[in-house]
Order: sequence, then structure tokens, then C-alpha cells
Amino acid sequence: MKTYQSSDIRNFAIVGHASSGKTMLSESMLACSGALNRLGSIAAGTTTSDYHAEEKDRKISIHASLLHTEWLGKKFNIIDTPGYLDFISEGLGALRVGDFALVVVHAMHGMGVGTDQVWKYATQYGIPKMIVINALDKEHTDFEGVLRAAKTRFGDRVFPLAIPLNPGPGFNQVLDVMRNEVITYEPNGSGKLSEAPATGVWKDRATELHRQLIELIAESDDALLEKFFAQGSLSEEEMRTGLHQAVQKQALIPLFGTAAETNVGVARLMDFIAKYGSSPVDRQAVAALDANDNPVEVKLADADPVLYIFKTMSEAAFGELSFFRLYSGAVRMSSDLFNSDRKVTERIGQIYLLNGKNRVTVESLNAGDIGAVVKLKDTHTGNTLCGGRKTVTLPKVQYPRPNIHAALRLKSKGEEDKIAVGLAALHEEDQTFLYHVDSELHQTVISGQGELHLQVIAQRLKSRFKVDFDLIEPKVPFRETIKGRGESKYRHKKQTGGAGQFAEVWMRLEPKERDSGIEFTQSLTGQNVDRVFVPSVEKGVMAASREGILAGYRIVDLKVDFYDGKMHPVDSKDIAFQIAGKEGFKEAFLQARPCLLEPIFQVEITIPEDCMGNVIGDLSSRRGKILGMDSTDGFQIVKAQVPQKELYQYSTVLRSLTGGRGMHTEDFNRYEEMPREMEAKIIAESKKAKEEGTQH
Ligand SMILES: Nc1nc2c(ncn2[C@@H]2O[C@H](COP(=O)(O)OP(=O)(O)OP(=O)(O)O)[C@@H](O)[C@H]2O)c(=O)[nH]1
Ligand SMILES: [Mg+2]
Repeated sequence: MKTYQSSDIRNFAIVGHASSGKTMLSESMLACSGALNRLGSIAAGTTTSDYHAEEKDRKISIHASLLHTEWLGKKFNIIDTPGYLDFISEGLGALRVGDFALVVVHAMHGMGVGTDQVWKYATQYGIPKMIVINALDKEHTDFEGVLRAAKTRFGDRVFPLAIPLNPGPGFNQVLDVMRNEVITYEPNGSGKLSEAPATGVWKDRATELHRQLIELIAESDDALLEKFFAQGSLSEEEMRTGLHQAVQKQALIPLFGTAAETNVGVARLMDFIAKYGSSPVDRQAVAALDANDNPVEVKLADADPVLYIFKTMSEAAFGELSFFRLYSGAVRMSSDLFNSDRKVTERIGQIYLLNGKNRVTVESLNAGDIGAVVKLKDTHTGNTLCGGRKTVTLPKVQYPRPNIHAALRLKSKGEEDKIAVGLAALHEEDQTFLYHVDSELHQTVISGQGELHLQVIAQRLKSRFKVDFDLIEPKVPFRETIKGRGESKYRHKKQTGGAGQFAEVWMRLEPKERDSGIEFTQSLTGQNVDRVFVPSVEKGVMAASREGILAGYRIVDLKVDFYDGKMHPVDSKDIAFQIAGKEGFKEAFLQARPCLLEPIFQVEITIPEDCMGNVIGDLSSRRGKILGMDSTDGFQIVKAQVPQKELYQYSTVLRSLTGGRGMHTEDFNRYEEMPREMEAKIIAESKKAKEEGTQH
């Protein structure tokens, strides 16, 4: 395998809404360029990219896959990413290291929330976008409609360079706007084509578009604009040199029509990428931090290697693969690099180029290239590896916060350690997967980007770490408090053989404002109780408030005043006052109109306008309070407050209410008293659990 100079490398992420044909597009690219003899299929589970069992079973992409091929002397590093937002971390990693994004839109379904998301992230990373309208061989497609929608969404800069002539079943002809040619593709999936000059109306359309294209390009650059005014047009040569820059500046967003399933339109798209697509040279320097966290630049031309790890993945029989992009310098086999995040030196063994599960080794890679290594000791997604004298860290991907949670219920005891190892390993691979062990509720809660995400993670945990568990609804951390005053005079007396126990504690309780916790005071006067027992009483009170009284939840927001009591010269001791404090507190608490509080979350829901009615209706059935509405970019944003208890799997509900187009974020807001009937239910459940010995 030859090595490629930076300018001959095309790194791009194929992104877009679920099932728009990204994987088939990458498959078609491999077939066009001869890296594959025959086009695989999603239905048969034979694509190069979706090679994992979990992907074949579900017929969707779950991992970002790295593919490479050569076209017109350029090396294409293709990262095919999953469209389901559950796996957005994969797309984010790919966009983070790509030099441009190929945004695939399904010709029948049009733009989806997935399109908007990846567009937003590509824009954040400052990389140019190109659009592919795919599946034009389907019946009832509407190329012009989707093109119009794309222009409405992303501006008139969206410009068609390849237009389907005969969309629908049998689609094989595309108008090449730049060359004013009709391209006819062979129907055998090879991507081979023949070309002929456009005629009639198509010729007129291409001529008109060509004129518009020249104007767009001229407008993107002052020097070209001057020439354009002087000459009345641009030469073909000037247009072509201007084209690359116009795409870089996104003065022009090229759009291509394809049918990836039959490999139509893909070869010319690859031509465009090879000739005009971004290369690492378009981003000569990237921002980083030095060892003292001062901003520095990493330059493509620097000699010392700097690598960013954008994905790690454990492969059976192969070990852990780390996917990287080189931002400067070259990387060689058997060299040592320093992981500046983990502060360890890593030995680079073999360097691989991948086509899905197929791997070839190379001796070295040049700046800008993408590859993979195996068996690094302590290197994870998001880490930077450096060579030579450099110690820098590249900015990490900022992942969206989780939108769904589930608790693990182990099927057999004693597997806690295995689970802990598994959870940590899976989090290192996929940082949108989070977990925490809740010591208050005694459960392990996992969180992610959607139900499917959690299911896939659960499956991986079970198969890789050989543990068995169910995913259940996480417990809600209710709280207990009081609404009125209460008091008790509790006497603890125990006479067992020799030394007895005696303590009498008098206390008063009163409510305090929300979030003020528990305040313990003493206002003892006289000598009825030795002050040495005050901490004992406090201990007892605190123990009771941790354990809960009504339903086993932590007690909050009240004041306890220990104001009098009695003691015995011999039998009064620490333990006696602790017990009296605890029991007295329980007695007073139950008199003080106790109640349960529930956590209320602030949610922000982004939905298409036409789903408003359904979403609002559903929110009120969840005891949600709407705080306000806003609209942006054709979406409605609903702000509401909803009890945590009602938010279990809300992201799944929202997706089904909105055809997958709705999203939400949630944040804890406050505790609030809960409705009577619900409170009674929770108290009853807790009693039952206590009797059965399964209380949290
Ligand atoms: N007719 C037709 N079907 C297509 C085309 N492209 C993809 N498909 C089919 O559409 C389905 C989804 O295709 P994929 O390539 O898996 O789409 P994807 O965007 O990679 O999907 P995810 O990665 O899961 O988001 C599969 O059944 C494909 O066979 C196309 O151009 N024409
Ligand atoms: Mg896919």
C-alpha cells in the first residue's frame, strides 16, 4: 500500500438521518473503485461496513466504520456512521476528524431530525457539507421537492450538480450539470457509466444551472467577482479553481442525486470529491492545549506526530482497536507515542487500514491520514497521542447529555465486580453511555441516548462480560418531610441483667423551607440532661432521617429541637440517648403531618410544529406543567416541568409521538409535594417491599 501526501487524502464522514442509505453509499463507493467485486446488501447482512452481528441482526448501523479506497489517485478515508440518534457519539467522532461531511437524505422521506442534528454538528466543527439525495430508484420520490426543502432549510447555496433524469424504478440516468452531459450508469451495481452530451430541455437546464453556478462561485471570492464583472463570466479553469474554495467557505453546498442500492450516480460524486473535496491541507492548523493548558496550534506541517483517537472498539479475537487521525507528522510502526490525557507512553505496533473487518497493515501514515492500531494499554476515545517533543491535547468531542435511564437488576449475586469492570470499559468506548451506582437507592443506573442505545449496551455487557441482568425502571429518590409541627417525649428504658439503659428525650419538630435539609438544635436548660448526650440524640435523629419513616426515603427540610429530657446516673449512656433520639424523632415526625416529596424535572422538548397537540396532550397526562413555548428553525420548543416518576422512557415516547423527529433534555429542578393518591400508593409499595424484604 502506498503512502499518500496530505493533499491526496479525502477524509469524510457519511452522516444523516437513519436508513437514508449511508451504508449502501459507502458500499457503492468501494464497488465503484474496485475495492469490492460485488455490492453487498443490507438485507443479506453482507455490506463491508455493517459487519458486526448486532448490525446484521438489526439491519442498521451501530458503529462508525472506517473504510478506505483510492479514486483518481486520491485516498478516500470514508467513515460510515449510524443514523439513529441513539448512536450519535459515533457520528460526532467521525465529524470531529472528517474534513467534510456527506449528508445523505432519503429521496422519499426527505429531511429528518437526524439531518438537522448532523448538520448542526458539522457546522460546529467547521467542516463543509455536501448533500446526497439518495434512493432515487424508489417509487414516489420527489427530487425537486427535497431540493427545495434543502434550500429552504440550508439556503440558496444548496446547489444541484447531479439531477436524476428518470427517477423511480430503473433509475440510471443523471444530468451532470458541470459537464452538461447525460451520464448513463450500468444496471449491475458496478457503478460503471457512459456519457453523452445533454440535449433538449436537459441541455437548457444544465446551461442555466451552469450559469448560476459560475455566479455563485464568483460571489464567493472578491478576485473572481472582479474577473466575472470584467469578462461577463468565468473561464472553465477559473470556475474549477474557485469551486473548491466556494465549497470550503460553504458559499456553495453541492447536492447530488444517487441510488446507492444500484450504484447509480456514485462514481461522479466520487469524481467531485477527488477533484474538489476538502483535504487535510484545507485545515493547516488546529487548536490544541499545551502541557500547561495554554492554547497552541498543531500544524499539519509540524514534524512531531499528533494523533486524535476518535473511536475505540473491542473486537473478538483481535483486541481493542483504536481509530485515529493524524493532525501532524507521520506515524510509524513500532514507535512510541505519549498519551497526554492519561500520561502513559504507548507503543504503536502494527498500523492498519480498514475496510470494515478487513485489515491491511502499513508501515507508516502521513499527516492528515486516518488508520487504526491495536492493543494500546490505556488509551481511550478522545485521547491525544503525541510524539517527539510535543505534549498537547486536542479538544474532545462534547457529547449530548443522556435522555434515558434504566436500572440493572442482577440475576445472580456476586457478579457486581464483573459488572463494574464491564460498565467502565463500555463507558471508555462510548462516552454517551454513562452509569452510576446510587448508594441511596442501592441500584446501578445506566444512561444513554435512547432505548435502543441501552439495549445494545446491555447486550454487549451480557455477551462480553458474561453477566446476566434485567433492565428495570430506576427507583425515584422521593423525600419525606413534614407540613406541621410535632413533638414527643420518648423514654427508652431497658433492664437486662446487669447494666441497664435509660434515656428520655423531649423534642419539637417544625417544617423548614425546601432544600434546607435538617437542622438539629438543642435548647436544654437546667440539669435534667447532661450536654454530653446531645450528640447522641443528634446521631439518633440523623439515623432515622436517613432511613426514612413513611416509606423508607430520606427525610428533609425540618427543624428538630431537643429541649428537655431525663437521665439516670448509672444507666444513661450514649446508646440509650441515640435510641431515644431516633424513636422520639419517629414519634414526633408522624404527628407533624408527614408527606412525600417527589423530584420535578425541567424538560425542554424540541418538536416539529405538527406534533404540538400530541406532545402537549401527552405531557398533561404525565402531570406536566407547560411553562412556555418558543419556535426556532421550523421547530417548536416546549418548556415544561414534569415529575421524574413520569419521565421513565420519555425519549422513546417522544420519538413515537413525533415519528422520530422530537428530542428532549431534562434537568432536575426541585422537590415538590406529590398528590395524595400517588403518595398512598408509594407508601403501600414500600410497606409491601419491607414485608418481602426487598426494600431499597
Ligand atoms: N431502493 C433503494 N434502497 C436503498 C438505497 N439505499 C439504501 N437502501 C435501502 O435502505 C435501507 C437502509 O439503507 P442503509 O444503507 O442501511 O441506510 P443507513 O443510512 O446506513 O442506515 P443507518 O446506518 O442504520 O442509519 C436498506 O434496506 C437498504 O437496502 C437506494 O438507493 N435505493
Ligand atoms: Mg448505516
